[in-house]
This record gives sequence, structure tokens and C-alpha cells, in this order.
Amino acid sequence: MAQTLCYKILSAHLVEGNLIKGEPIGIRIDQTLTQDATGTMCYLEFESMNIDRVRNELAVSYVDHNTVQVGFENFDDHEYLRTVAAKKGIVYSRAGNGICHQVQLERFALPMKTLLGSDSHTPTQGGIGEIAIGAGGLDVALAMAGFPFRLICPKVIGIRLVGKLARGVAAKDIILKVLERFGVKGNVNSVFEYFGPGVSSLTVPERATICNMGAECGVTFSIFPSDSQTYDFLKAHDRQQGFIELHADEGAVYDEVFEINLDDLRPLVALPHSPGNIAAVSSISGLPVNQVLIGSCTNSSYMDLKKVASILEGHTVAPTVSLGIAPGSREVLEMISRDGTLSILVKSGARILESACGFCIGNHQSPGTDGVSLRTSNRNFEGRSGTKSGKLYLVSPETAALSAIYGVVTDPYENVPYDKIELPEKYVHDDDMFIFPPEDSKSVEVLRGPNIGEPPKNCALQDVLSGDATIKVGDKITTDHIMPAGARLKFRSNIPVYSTFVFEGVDPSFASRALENKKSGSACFVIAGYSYGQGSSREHAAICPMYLGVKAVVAKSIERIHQANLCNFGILPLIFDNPDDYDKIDAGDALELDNIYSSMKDGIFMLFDKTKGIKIPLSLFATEEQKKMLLAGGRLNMIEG
Ligand code: MIC
Ligand code: SF4
Repeated sequence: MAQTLCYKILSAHLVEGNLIKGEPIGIRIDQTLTQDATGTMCYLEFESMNIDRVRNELAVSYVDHNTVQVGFENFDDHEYLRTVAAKKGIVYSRAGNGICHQVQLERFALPMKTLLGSDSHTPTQGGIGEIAIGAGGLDVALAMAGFPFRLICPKVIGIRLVGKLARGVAAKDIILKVLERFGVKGNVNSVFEYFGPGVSSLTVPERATICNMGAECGVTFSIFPSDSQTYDFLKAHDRQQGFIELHADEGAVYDEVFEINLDDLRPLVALPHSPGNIAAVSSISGLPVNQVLIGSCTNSSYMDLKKVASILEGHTVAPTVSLGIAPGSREVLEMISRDGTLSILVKSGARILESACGFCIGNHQSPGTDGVSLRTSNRNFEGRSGTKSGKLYLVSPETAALSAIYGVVTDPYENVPYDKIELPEKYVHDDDMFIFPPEDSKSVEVLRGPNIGEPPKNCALQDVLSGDATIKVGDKITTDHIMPAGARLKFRSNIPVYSTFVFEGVDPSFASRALENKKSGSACFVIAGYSYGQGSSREHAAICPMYLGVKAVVAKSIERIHQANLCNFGILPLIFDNPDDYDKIDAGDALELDNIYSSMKDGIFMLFDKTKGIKIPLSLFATEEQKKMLLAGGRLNMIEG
């Protein structure tokens, strides 16, 4: 039978189950990646498995998120990551080498491989024809230990591209179009597979931009075929020996097809405060802009910065605008410094930022009060920038650069000084900022500063949970709402401290209330609307609530990575059978869930709202393996046993 590209790669890696849409399957993971903000917990979990060395083909540990280093915590974390990498056979990418997804694409990603990364934008590597999936740190630790990764065999949505991008229209506009169609919720257990005649004109960095933001739709991964563009990109990095041509079979059937005619596409923007809030750039033309930030794992490639420089050349950034540019990697920075692009950027008044996540995660460059910030990154959640009233607009590098010159949103359609920026024949690259692990690591001492604690343990689930609706939140609650990053990021390795910030921006007294409950033996329930836990893969959004005594999340829907993280740490992810029942529960209501052990079998639960005197039916959508984890109080309890 004619196969989609996605099923071809899945079937070559299948170790458990059958490739039947909706069924649980297990796949072999070839490569793993972590970044520092999720990495410390991931490697602590890996260490607790008592395995000498990683067992997958390639494991890379990046330092790119938390490079601000105010206080000792970040540096201590990096030292732990460097030494644990040497001890366990992991390649370490030092701070300064660049953003994990950009560097992985340049140096390690290959068609036909599988990659699991503890970052939700891991699917960026789909641009090279790799199945790349974001997951919580514990799932990545298990993949490094050689265990299969379990997922639901996905529905394959074919995205057919025809035509060619017009002048000034970018790959970013393609994925914004996809976001306009599919939104940021309701795409769980689906993947996007790109095909059609429009694919061949897109370079690998452009494809990577598109796959990167598939994460915002909540799909498990996105993938492009591997073709002559893939070969050219690999060859330009002297990695052509890893090339394999890959595409869907003729006649492969998709569960759904969405067609985009690139000729007709025009520049788009995601308006505040959701990447799914799409409008035409022309509809907001003239809006005054205070800040423009170009970079992040979505749009920080050499080609992106070449475009930006061509637009900025001969201009000075508008006096009312602060322009920051973060090259995605040391390779990009070296390329632009060798060919003069960097001096064009500097001459225009751009502030050159570190090759790291930086502004994207709210580490710095917060906009001013009510500030309008145009960014080439992928997330514009309220408050993520560090300024609650800041308004973030997500755009292409073209829209960003032009708007920086004029100080107002400016439509780049037919308005850029080049036709197409070509892929360079050779990229300058060196691997000096990687530390490759020694063959014999017996004498390596793992350094642990005072900020690094043990991953906390949960207790086994009780048959009756009695407590209250400790918090009630609305739709699209992101992991940034649950577990803020930015200024709080440096506490990622210290769960007792980091936990004090759970729901900080939503309800600052949540953490102390939850801890009080826990002390008195009462269970905390989180009541939520649709798409709870969208965004980041950070397992801290499960670990820290668990530490505070959260036993169940009752929501209208929960996003894939977060659902898995909740199960991994023993928090029940329960879904309202009737979404209207959400309105019947108020914050503070006394709640009880009983017969949990017997309910677990068929996933049918009944929640008793004692305050209202009503019963509310709920369902648990979990695999058999996840049910075992939940009963055990989390996966770590099962592994250690
Ligand atoms: C993000 O973009 O939200 C992050 C920060 O990269 C996260 C990971 C994290 O929270 O450490 C992600 O996307 O998974
Ligand atoms: Fe880093 Fe931002 Fe990409 Fe997350 S989305 S990996 S914070 S650049």
C-alpha cells in the first residue's frame, strides 16, 4: 500500500504496536537532545536510572536557554550539565554555540532518523526529513536509556504546497497560514506532512521555520520530504554522506489535505496574545512599533539574517524603535561576520544579541509598558516577554526588518530589495564548541552546585482523593502560565524554590494555598478549559504542581506533551465528558473522587462536587502504561523499584 512519508519512517522505527491511527505505538529513538532549562532535571532523572552510558546513537546537551547568569545558579547548572555529559557519553554544546534547534539542524539532523528532544520545538528538524518530537525530560531520559518512545499513531494531515512565494513573502507566512487554518488547539495526535510541487523551491532553513511552528498547532511533528534541497544543505555542511532521498509514495492517502497556493500567499502576522491569532500584515500597516526582535529557533538562520541585512542596508533604525538581532548559532554569527553582513546590521543600529534563546523566553529585552514588539519568534503568550501589558506580534524577518526602519508595521510584499536569497554553497563550520565525551569516563566527577536538587518523588495514588478546586482557569492555559520562565528560569533545578512560582501570573497565592492543603492532607484539583498545558514541553509544569500537592487536572482538553508529563509525575489528567460541566464548578468547591483504582480500568470517573451536591462524569484518556504510572505515583517510582 502506498505510504505517507511519516508512516515510512515510523514503520522503520516501530518496536511496539501496529501503525493504526489512534493506537498506541512505541518507536526506537536514534537521537536525543536537551537544552539547559529542561536538561538538568532530565539528566538527574537519567542518573537515577543507574545506567553507565547513554544507549541511543547520539545524545546532545545544549546550553542556550539560561545564559543570562544573574546569580550563581545558571553557571552551576552548566557545570553540572558539562560534567554529567562527559560521565554519561553525551555531546555537550557549550553556551555560545547557539540555539539547540538551529545547531542540531546544522550539525546532526539527518533524513530518516528519529529525534526526541526535551523542548517543544524539536520538530524543527522535520525540515530535513527527520521525525523529531518534543517531550518531557523524563521521556527523553528513558530514550537515552534505550527505551522506546510511546506515542499515539498519528493522523497524517497533508499540506500540499503549489506555486512559489512572491517577493517579500516568507516561509514564516506559510506556517502562519497553517496556523490560521488549524489554530492552536484540537490537533493532538496529528502530524503535518508537506508535499506537492511548491516544496522544491523551499530551502532546508525555510522548511525548518515551517516545522518549528507546527508545535504551536500542537501536532506531534511536521515533516518535509528529503530531496535535492536537502542534499544541497547537507553538502554545504560537508554532511552529504547522511543524505537519503525520501518522499511519500505515489498515491499515498492523507487523512486530510490542506492546499496552499504560494503565489497567492501574502505576509501574515500573529496578533497578541496567541500564535493562532492570524491577520494580514496589511491589515495592521502603520501601527507604531517600539521594539523589533529578530532571532529565536524559528528565524535566525544565515539566510534570514542575509535578508534582514539586505533590507536594512543604507538605513538607520527608526528613532522610536529598539532593534535586537540574535544570530541563531555561532556558525551563523561567523558566516555573517566573515561576509560583511554583520557590519551592515551594526551600521543600521541593530543591537547584536547573544546566539541564544534570550528574548524569546523572556530572559531579557522585555518591552516597555503597553509596548508593541514585533518578533520573528514563535510564541506571543501574554506576559512571556516579561511585560504583562506588552503586545507581541509574530512576523517574518522581512516584515520585522522593514518595520524597524519605518517605525510602523510595514508590509514587505513586493517591497524588499531582492528576489530570493540563495543557500550558500559552503557554510563555515567547526565543532570546537562541542565537547565530545571521553571513551572512559570513570574518573569524571559530576559537579553539583547548591541549586541542584533531586527530582522530587510522588506517593502512590490513593483510592479516594478529597480536597478542593484550588484554582479554576480558562481556555488555552500555557505552560508559561503554569510555570513561568524568564526571571524564574534559574530555579529550574531547584524544585522547592521553583514551585513557589506556580501560576504566579494567574493567581499569586496559589502556591501557598496548595502547600497548606498538602500539609492538611487535602488534595488539590486544577479546573481548566480547553487546551490546558499548550506551549512548552517543560515537565516542571507537572513536577512543581505535583510537589505542591496537585493530584488531578480536570479540563475540557489537555495538550499532548503536558498530558504525558502529568502522567509521568502521577497527576491524573481528567477530561469533562460534558464540557458545560466546567461552568458548574467554582474555585474553592469541595471535591471528591473515589473508587479511583476501579475507575482506572475503563477510564470512567465520577467527580463529586460536595459544595454543589452534584456529580460530574469525567474520562481518563491514557494508555495502559500511563495508567500504571498514575497508580504508582509517577514513572520514576516504577523505574527505581
Ligand atoms: C519555550 O519556547 O517555551 C521553551 C522555553 O523552549 C520550552 C522549553 C522550556 O520550558 O524549557 C519549550 O518550548 O519546550
Ligand atoms: Fe529557545 Fe524560544 Fe526556541 Fe524555545 S522557542 S527553544 S525559548 S528560541
